[in-house]
Amino acid sequence: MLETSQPSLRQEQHPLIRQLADRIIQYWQQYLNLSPYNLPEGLGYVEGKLEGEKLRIENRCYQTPQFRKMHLELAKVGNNLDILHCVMFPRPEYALPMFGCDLVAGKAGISAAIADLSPTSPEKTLPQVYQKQLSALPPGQFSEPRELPSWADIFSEFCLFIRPQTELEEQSFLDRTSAYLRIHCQQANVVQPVSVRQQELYLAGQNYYCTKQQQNDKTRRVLEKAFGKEWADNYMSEVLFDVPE
Ligand code: 18B
Repeated sequence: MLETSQPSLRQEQHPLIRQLADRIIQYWQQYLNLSPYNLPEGLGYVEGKLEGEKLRIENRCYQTPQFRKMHLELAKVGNNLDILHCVMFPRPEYALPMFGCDLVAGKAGISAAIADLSPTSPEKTLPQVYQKQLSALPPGQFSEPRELPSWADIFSEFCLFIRPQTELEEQSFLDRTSAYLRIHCQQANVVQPVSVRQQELYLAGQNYYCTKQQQNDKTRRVLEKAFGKEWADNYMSEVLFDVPE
C-alpha cells in the first residue's frame, strides 16, 4: 500500500497550510499515478533547534511516469512559524514547467503566499497550452501583492506572490493555486516526450531554476539556525532543490 495519509504535523499548521497540503495530496492522487520516492537516508522527518525553539520538518515524496520527484514539505518552528513547501520536478523527457509553491505563516498570519508554474524551456516561456489555460482563469483579488527578490527571475508572468489580508484572499489563493496544479496534472497526462537534444535543454532549465532557488537566503537562514551551515547547504542542494543528473 502506498502511504498517502497526511503527515501529523499537518494538524498543528495554519488552516490555509492544512487546506493546501490536503488539496495537493488530493490532486496528486486523483490525477497522477503515484509511486513512492525515497529521500536521502534520515531526511524524511527531521528535528533541530532554532533559537531555543524546536524546528520540525515532515516530508512527503512521490514519483510518477512524468515526474522524477514530487515533494511536499511541512515545517514548524516552535509556535511561531509554519511553512509549506512544494515542488514538482518533471522528468527531463517531458517539456513541462515546474510547479512550485511556498506558504509562510507567522503569529500574525500568512506573510508570504507564492505559487507558480515556472518555465524550463530555453526561451523561458511556458508552453502555449499553459498560457492559454492560465490566462483564462479568474484573476482573484489580492490587495497586497509582494515584490519578488532579485534572484527570482525564474518565475512566469503568472507567478502569484501575495500577503493575504483576509480569509477571502486566503481562499482565492487556494483556488488559484489549485487551478495551477490541476492544469499541470492534466497536461502531464497528455504530454509527449521530446528529443534527446531537447531533453538536455529542458534539464538545463531545471538546473537554472534550482540554482536560483538555492539563493533564497530566507529559507537558508531558518535551516542554518536550526541545523548549522553544512546541514542547510546539503539540505537545500540535495532535498529542496536537487539538480537531476
Ligand atoms: N521562505 N521556505 O520552503 N520558496 O521553497 N519563498 C520565505 O514573509 C522556507 C520555495 C519564496 O522576499 C520566507 O518574507 C523554509 C519555493 C519566495 O526575499 C521564509 C522552507 C518557492 C520568498 C521561507 C521553505 C519559494 C520566500 C520569508 C523549507 C516558490 C520571498 C517569508 C521548508 C515556488 C523571498 C516572508 C524574499 C520566502 C522559509 C519562494 C521564512 C525554511 C518552492 C520568492
